[in-house]
Amino acid sequence: MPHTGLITLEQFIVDQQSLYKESRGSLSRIFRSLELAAKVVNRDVRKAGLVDILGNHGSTNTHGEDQKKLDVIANEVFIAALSKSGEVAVIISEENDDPVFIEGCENEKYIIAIDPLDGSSNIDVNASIGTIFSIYRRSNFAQPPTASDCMQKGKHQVAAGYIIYGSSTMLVYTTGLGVNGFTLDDSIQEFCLSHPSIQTPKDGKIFSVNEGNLQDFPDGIKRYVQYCKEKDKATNRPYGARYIGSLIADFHRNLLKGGIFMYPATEKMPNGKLRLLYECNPMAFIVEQAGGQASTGTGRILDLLPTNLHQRAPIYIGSSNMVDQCVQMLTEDDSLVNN
Ligand code: AHM
Ligand code: MG
Repeated sequence: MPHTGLITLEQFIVDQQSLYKESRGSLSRIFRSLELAAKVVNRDVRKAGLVDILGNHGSTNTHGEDQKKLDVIANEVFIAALSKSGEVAVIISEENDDPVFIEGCENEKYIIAIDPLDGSSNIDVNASIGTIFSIYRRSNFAQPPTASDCMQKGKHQVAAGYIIYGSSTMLVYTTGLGVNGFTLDDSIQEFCLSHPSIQTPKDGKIFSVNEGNLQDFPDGIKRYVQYCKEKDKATNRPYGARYIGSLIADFHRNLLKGGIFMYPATEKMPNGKLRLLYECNPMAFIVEQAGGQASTGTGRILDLLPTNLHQRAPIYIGSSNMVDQCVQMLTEDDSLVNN
């Protein structure tokens, strides 16, 4: 870990917010709530094997998936902490069908979209999982909030980030002034700046995709996966294949080392699997701020206008030259390629 002196997340955010003339400290208060919730969830994740919080909760979420006990706990903790911040009018969560409107905060400015515990199929096998968050400003906060307040393009995010509960716990975020990473020092229970000004390499050597679904991928993506595996010294191929099946863990590794993560559209899932508001958009904001790219295959993720709170989008995200190559192969005319 590079030595950067002891700068806590709280101090860093206060310093960054003072760069904005208009700042009233609202975002700092939201981050304080996110940080508190992250510490509580981290504590529960760390003792997941010791107490009876592993396994299914016995209910299903909005996508018909089993909810794990930890998913439910994390959802409750983040919603409770954010509600208490007094700055958030509405929360969209992967675990709730409808937006959660916060009582007494009808005229507050902020909207949060959150995946409280992403990669939850990995909980029982002790692999990294995480929390993803995205923050928007409401356009008209004189009126009580509605679901349509939340239908904003990703490029309007005010801030986005994730917490990875891995071999250490880290919080990585952006407010549009670059990307910074903070590692939780267990002994003092503070997130401390450990990865300042993260930049992702333009060219990487890792490709991450669920290759088990290859037969269902668009032809261009089949070609790109094949391209990743071909030998070519000039472009450092073959690339290494790395796929945990936990978006944050796969994304975080690629962000630091360089690489591409893909979750393509398939016939069965014409919009891919990952959710736009609380999975694709926050990651796209972070990767762009770190010098990378995120595409749906036909356009920039951050330009997609949501029409549904839980809508999905195909995603190709990571090192910018790799994303360019992938999108180029995806959109190449099949008839030309086959001739
Ligand atoms: P979840 O939100 O239900 O945990 O699902 C999202 C997860 C991502 O973390 C991961 O990238 C993806 O699902 C893996 O999907 P698959 O198992 O189809 O490869
Ligand atoms: Mg998820």
